[in-house]
Amino acid sequence: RQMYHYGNFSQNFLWGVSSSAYQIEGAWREDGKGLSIWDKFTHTPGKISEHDTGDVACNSYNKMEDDIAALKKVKVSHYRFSISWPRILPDGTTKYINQAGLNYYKKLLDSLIAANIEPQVTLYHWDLPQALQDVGGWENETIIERFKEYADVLFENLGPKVKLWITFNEPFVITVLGHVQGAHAPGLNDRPDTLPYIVGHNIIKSHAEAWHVYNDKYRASQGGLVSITVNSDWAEPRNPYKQEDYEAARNVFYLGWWAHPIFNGDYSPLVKKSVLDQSLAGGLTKSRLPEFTPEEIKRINGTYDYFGLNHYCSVLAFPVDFGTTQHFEADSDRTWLETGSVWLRMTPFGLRRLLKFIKDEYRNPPIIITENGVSENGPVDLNDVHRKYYYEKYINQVLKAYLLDDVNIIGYTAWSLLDNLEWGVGYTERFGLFYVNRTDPDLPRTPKASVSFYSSIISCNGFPDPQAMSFFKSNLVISPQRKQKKKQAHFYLPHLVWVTLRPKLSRS
Ligand code: GBH
Repeated sequence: RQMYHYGNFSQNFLWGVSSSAYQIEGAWREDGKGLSIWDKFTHTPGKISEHDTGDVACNSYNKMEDDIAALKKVKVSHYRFSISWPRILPDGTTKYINQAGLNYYKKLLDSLIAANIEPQVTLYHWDLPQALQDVGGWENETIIERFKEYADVLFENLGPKVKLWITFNEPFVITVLGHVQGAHAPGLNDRPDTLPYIVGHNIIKSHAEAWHVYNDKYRASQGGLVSITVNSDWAEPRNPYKQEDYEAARNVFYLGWWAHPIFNGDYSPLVKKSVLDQSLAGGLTKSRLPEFTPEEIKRINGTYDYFGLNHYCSVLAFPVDFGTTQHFEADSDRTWLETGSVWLRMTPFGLRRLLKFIKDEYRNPPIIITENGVSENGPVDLNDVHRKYYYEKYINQVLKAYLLDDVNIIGYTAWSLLDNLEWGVGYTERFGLFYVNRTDPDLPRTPKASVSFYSSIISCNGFPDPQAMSFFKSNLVISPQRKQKKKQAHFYLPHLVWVTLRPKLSRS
């Protein structure tokens, strides 16, 4: 658990950073963009810390060059960003396609490709057009058709420039924070017994339809990959020698709700049993979890080209007696000890365990970690030692999963490029590799210390063994200038290995 492991990732490993539209773009009413549920939510008094909004955010809509320069500084091979649905389809439907919105993303894609950075594009990172929410949002099953049409517009117009797609970012968060707790837009919390399952059902079907559109109409000519990103903490039994704690850990609803229908077929038996048992305990005659028909199970099963995973921390699980309560929280044994910062604790060991779990549970899919990162709040300190520590330890555990557990891990993405709007807590929690000075109207981006640190891990494609490196170095002829440069460089590993180890992404 504590040991450091030396070695490298695969030759063409993807190294990236991630962002999302509402958190960075700003320009909330520019160039014909429609309103999203997050525009409405942040403008509702009392919803967001300090009354923050995404009206301006990091102004990435108007500061594309700065973002590209930041990406180049990190030397990533790919950049994950999301598309604002109402920027493309202001009322959510294809009745009117906003060309200015498409042009913005086309320009972003061209700039990335010119910088030799592979785009990874998320279709939905939570900013639903408000017009669709007005007719029921994810609760109304006509959303499946709307999402499919939206996906079709993106594949057709942007697909020639994109090889990696993600349909949904974190269906769990959309469902639970948006429709159980009400902490996220659209802020619903009045039906925690049934609403999450209806919403979840429609999201899974929407994902599957978008995947099929790509598969049927675009895959042959565009040759990209389409998948979904699920978030999962690692649930560790509080006492690993207690059967009840072990079972409570297995019964946390992170993956079985989403990944099981898509990777294995149908909701997992554990999810079905938990919701059924709790429904019956409450005197209902059947489960509150909707059922897929056999045709639907077939249509959804296998709609993935890789496994997208967001991971931040582990939690301790133990059983809690909820009696007969009819509430999402009572269906999933999701209670754990908390320490330090509100929800995020540094638990690198859990990532390796989670990756191995995914390998075993979902038959060894290729995995891309699409988010992983850590925040700070309070006074600004550009020497973010805690973030360097986090990335070093977590990425080293990813390496162990790859080399020791044979997990098919093909990419890693840090969250996030910039300090941005951290949803309900506004700008108070900062996850960025780059600090954004919000008191300066120009919103300048300044690298934190973790930028060169992460960049050196990328350059080395992992953690080369220093012993092997000294052998390597003594057998290399180094020019005097090169030596000079090496001395100045502030990397924890010699920068010159970069030349041989840096994976090259080929675009075909
Ligand atoms: C990601 O979600 C998001 O994709 C990204 O947009 C966001 O900025 C980033 O994380 C950092 O938060 O308050 O106890 O109910 C991460 C998954 C799940 C983490 C919900 C926070 C809240 C727990 N999130 N969780 S609680």
